[in-house]
Amino acid sequence: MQTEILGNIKSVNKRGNVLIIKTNEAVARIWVYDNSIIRINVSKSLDENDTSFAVIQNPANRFDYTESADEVVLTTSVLKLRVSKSPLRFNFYTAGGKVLSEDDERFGINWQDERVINYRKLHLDEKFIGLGEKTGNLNRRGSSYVNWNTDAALHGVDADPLYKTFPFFIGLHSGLTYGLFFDNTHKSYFDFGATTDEQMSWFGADGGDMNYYFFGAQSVTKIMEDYTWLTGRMEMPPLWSLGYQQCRWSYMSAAEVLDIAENFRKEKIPADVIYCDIDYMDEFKIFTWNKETFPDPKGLIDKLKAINFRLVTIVDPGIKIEPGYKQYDEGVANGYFATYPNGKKYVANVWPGRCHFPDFFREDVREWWGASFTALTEPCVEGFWNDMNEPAAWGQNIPWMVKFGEHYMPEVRNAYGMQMARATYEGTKRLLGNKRPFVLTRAAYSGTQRYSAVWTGDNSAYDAHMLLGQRMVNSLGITGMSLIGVDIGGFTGDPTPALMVRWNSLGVYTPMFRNHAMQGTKMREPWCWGKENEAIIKKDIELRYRLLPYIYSGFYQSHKTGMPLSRTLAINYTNDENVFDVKYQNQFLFGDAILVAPVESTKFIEDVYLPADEWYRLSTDEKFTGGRSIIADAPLTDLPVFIKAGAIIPMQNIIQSTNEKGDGILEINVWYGNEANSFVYYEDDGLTYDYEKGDYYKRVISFDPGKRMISFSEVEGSFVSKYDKIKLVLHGFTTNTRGLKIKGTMKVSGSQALTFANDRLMIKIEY
Ligand code: MIG
Repeated sequence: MQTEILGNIKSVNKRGNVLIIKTNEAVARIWVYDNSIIRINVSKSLDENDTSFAVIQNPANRFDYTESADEVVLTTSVLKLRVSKSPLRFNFYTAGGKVLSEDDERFGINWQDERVINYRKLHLDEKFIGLGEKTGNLNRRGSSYVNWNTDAALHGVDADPLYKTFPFFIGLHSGLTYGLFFDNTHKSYFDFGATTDEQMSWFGADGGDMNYYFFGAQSVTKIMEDYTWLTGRMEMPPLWSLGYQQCRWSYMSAAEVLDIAENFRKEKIPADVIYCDIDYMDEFKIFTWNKETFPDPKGLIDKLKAINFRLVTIVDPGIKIEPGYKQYDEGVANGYFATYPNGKKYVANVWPGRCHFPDFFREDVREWWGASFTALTEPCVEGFWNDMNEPAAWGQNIPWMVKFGEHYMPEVRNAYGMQMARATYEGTKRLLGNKRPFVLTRAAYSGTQRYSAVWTGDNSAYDAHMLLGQRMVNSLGITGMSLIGVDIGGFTGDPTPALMVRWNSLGVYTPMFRNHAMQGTKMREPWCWGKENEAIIKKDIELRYRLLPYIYSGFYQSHKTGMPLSRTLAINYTNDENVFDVKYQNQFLFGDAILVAPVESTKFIEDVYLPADEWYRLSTDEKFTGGRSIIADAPLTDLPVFIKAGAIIPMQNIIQSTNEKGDGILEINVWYGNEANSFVYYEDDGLTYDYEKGDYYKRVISFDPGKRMISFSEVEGSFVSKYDKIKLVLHGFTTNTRGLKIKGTMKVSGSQALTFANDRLMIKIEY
């Protein structure tokens, strides 16, 4: 094996917006993307047209640098990059000169044959968060990981790699923060001080360039905003996808699908979505329906629509080898499938038997794939579930000789699922006209948030998996994903009734709330657990629907700033050591103001850490001072959920699906706090892209304890709210003598609720 360590700088040249540094071994290029984002690319085989699947921004045009005998120094208002000349090393500082992250002096960046690695100095107190869907602790210090998208069926709670690749992490030390995105789709490796006797952290890949973006903003929030600026943010999701979703592998016939949906209505359990897993197809042929069991898809969907259900259907990438099957014939005729270098098509076995695999890296293939969805969109399917796109084949190991376009499989494997999701999204968006498609994918790479929701794959029906699932949701949030699901109840195995109830109660606070189970497991629907448990499950699902106005506004934040709905406490309480304690590491904020503590199904009290703020238990309004842990009651009927003092949470009455208007009252709940607070309330039609043209309803709701006032700013946007009235509900406000006034006319005494018209002009209420 040949090892190459970067030698000394031979030349430094600025060409346009890039600084080019040459050594004998490699060429380094540096770009400034923004004051807080610097990109480094070090390459042995310079490719001027390097492209990225993840990045959607271009570098800035200008930057300043100085050069001396020993170093090149690049500065922005936020960051200072010092590039030492002998040998070439990259060291990052705050503009004020504090160390953020430095190369390990001895090794820096080097190659072992094609494998490229960057060794970086490890700080004694350094913590790491991120990397998306990974097992292990919130603080990844002492752990190492591999990115190699894998169909991790039956995986345990320590498995690695899993389905997705998000090579982005945030480092925390000395009260400082930085982020690093290693944009390389080869098999990649991250070691956070796991194997170096605490001397170094390192990351690298089996091939490609050392190509990374360094983020220097001094808060986790701003780094996440920068990362999602660079890699994109989600569109507004269809509102119906935020309701309760019922799935199973598989409901075997149209009659069964309808029966399940009707039972939700009969039991008065709210729900919006039902799924068809692989058995709706004719011999697992993608874009077909089984003529016997699903004879009339349009008829089925019409009946579902009539009871306010939407249908989501699954698609896999593998196209069955069968002359006469449309997608097979078209794919062969146009050369759309992955091949060996000699041009022969790659063949592997998946559900349909022997299959070919579309080359989603090509635009013409993506267009063809997208257009094939007419088989699903004509009968009015609006949700498209992309599975097996790591890609999976029985036996897992796809030969490395297989080519996707120009690339050998190992170079781009980690982006295959993302490109399939992209093809699905772009195609169905075109087919649905102005309607938002819902796309869900299992495999993903950085940037997937632009196209699709994700779920965490095949988990299992035991407590540790429920907790891990939450940690993965929280971690995926750091890496730009917000609409995330886990299989509620556990995919593999049968949950105990207690676990089912508990997991469902956590599902209320899971961005995508989907119950799903594996073939051969017991039925999993809410009514399968006895009347008493059904009542609890129903009550929790009702709570989800009550919270939808808050949840939808939360997704508006994801859309605008990249802030996810489920947030590890490390985002808002970065410098509080307790949030990294393994005891508390699964806790999270759901939106701005709801703190959720997951609890195993076998425990009925829980040690909960409340960060420094004041908190109210949601179920009782009991008040707690934070900055300490408490022992919270945690019966199966009441997951420990706390509301931050000063919180403003919009809710609605219980509806059976997001298609229902309900009673037309938007309930604004305010919990008393000593500090002023505000909330951006957002609403639109939940269905189309009209919001992009200004057809939305947005206003800032503010609470000011100093002025004893709650106010609603004038509405921005042309959308007419579906709520005719606003009902103000106050929690924890002590008795007051002034009464409630609206625009100086209406007075209500005490902490009584106040209802008034949803006026578009400014509304002020004194208490
Ligand atoms: O080989 O479509 O993760 O959610 O139910 C298994 C059947 C294929 C794996 C997915 C799972 C889905 C199942 N699929």
